[in-house]
Amino acid sequence: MLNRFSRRTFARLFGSAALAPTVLPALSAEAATTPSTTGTAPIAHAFPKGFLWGSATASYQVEGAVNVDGRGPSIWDTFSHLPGKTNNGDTGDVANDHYHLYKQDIALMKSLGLQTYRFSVAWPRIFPTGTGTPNPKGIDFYSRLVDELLAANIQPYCTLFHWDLPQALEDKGGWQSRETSEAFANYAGYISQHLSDRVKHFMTLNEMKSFVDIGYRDGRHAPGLKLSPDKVNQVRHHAVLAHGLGVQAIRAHAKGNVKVGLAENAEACAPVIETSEHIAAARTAMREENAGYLTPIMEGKYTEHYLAHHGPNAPKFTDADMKAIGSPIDFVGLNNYTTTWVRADSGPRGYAVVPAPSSYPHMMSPWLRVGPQGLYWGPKLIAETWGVKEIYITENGASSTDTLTPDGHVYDSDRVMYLRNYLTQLHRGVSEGVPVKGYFCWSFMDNYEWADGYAYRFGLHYVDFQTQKRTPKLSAHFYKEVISRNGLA
Ligand code: IFM
Repeated sequence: MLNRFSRRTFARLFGSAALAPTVLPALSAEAATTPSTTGTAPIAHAFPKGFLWGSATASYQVEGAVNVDGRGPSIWDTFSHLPGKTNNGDTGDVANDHYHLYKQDIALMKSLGLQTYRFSVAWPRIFPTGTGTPNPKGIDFYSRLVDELLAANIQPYCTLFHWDLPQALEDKGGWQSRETSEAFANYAGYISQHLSDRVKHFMTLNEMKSFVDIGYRDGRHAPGLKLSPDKVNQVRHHAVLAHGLGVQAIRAHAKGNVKVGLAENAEACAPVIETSEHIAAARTAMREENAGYLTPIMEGKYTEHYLAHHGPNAPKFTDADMKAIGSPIDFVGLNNYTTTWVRADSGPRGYAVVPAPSSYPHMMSPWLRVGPQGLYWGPKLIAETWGVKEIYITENGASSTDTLTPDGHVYDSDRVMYLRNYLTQLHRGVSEGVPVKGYFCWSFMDNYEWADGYAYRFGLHYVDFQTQKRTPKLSAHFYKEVISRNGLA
């Protein structure tokens, strides 16, 4: 039963007609079923025909089965087992046991109406020590996963690196060594060779900015290093180099046409007030605030300001490196959760980032400050700045406490509000012609939120980590409605 508050919330989301008794059974704890659209609010925000609606997860966050079928250890296995490194000492040892439950999960995706699913391959399942002889059972798992997705009519979007670096490579310097970039290209080529007959969209690396800055500079993520600025910049360089070499290897080994891109949490710079001077500042900021990652990938060079700013600590690179880094890509994947507010400034850069006031609203994760306008300005400025013709929102979502009611429901009205506001901004861009072709909600189900462990829930489905039962939250019902109507009220 919906309580009074929830009933009001539900009415705001779906219109008062949505409170008709026919809709309430839609809040089934078994699977999100589509409420009747009879009498629901008209679709004010219709997306173009063919817009792809999806959801995403990542290998270490959901698979578990870390010692199964020849998988080697990753830096996250090591790091999460070190005392005091993760909330509650949580590890990904079991996670969602998706390695064994993938068929059930795909059935749930189908019932949600997902048209596409973004997963990542665990490098240490394929090459247990990062290079050398591949493990046939590793590729076999992803091959079965892809077949199951296709049988469910869900398009697979495959990410090659979502932070679970083989520990053996870290022992040889990890991303501090350019050998890791070369090993990545070898691995990427292998995956392309084995999956590209069925997978047509590949993303090289997920969120370079996160795994480099948090893992190698701040030490809060694996491998837990706090390197000096010169070394961090070199790690950054090896990450973008891995991307570029990976793009080349994927194309070289592809069977048929594939599209290659990345999934980067580029700063989504937005004018703090939409006047021409602040908009111009946001345009400049878009290049400079992404100068370590997306900008060199799109331009094949570092910006003058980036090199001058870092001076003797700037990365060491060759012309050949930059050529590889700038390898043409087919699409940009933008992971977006927050907005970087920018104002015009009379200083040499011409812009300033507006610091977030302490009262700024955020979701459960303190870093996740609510700023839906990033989904408008982020893709718009990526398209305008670099002439990108195909963009995906490869992640967007919200963390919350999410409690299960005694009768088995999760009324995550906060996440519904969040998604509604962000999708409205996304629609604003798409309707103006910004070439966003699809959207992946993070995440399909609650999972291992890295150093924050299992307490920070991002899923459309609630997961009981004791029983592995998945329960669609209110947000799953909302998202199912968005997908089936290809838009929202
Ligand atoms: O869970 C992460 C994901 O692995 C990368 N992007 C942000 C998500 C939420 O923190």
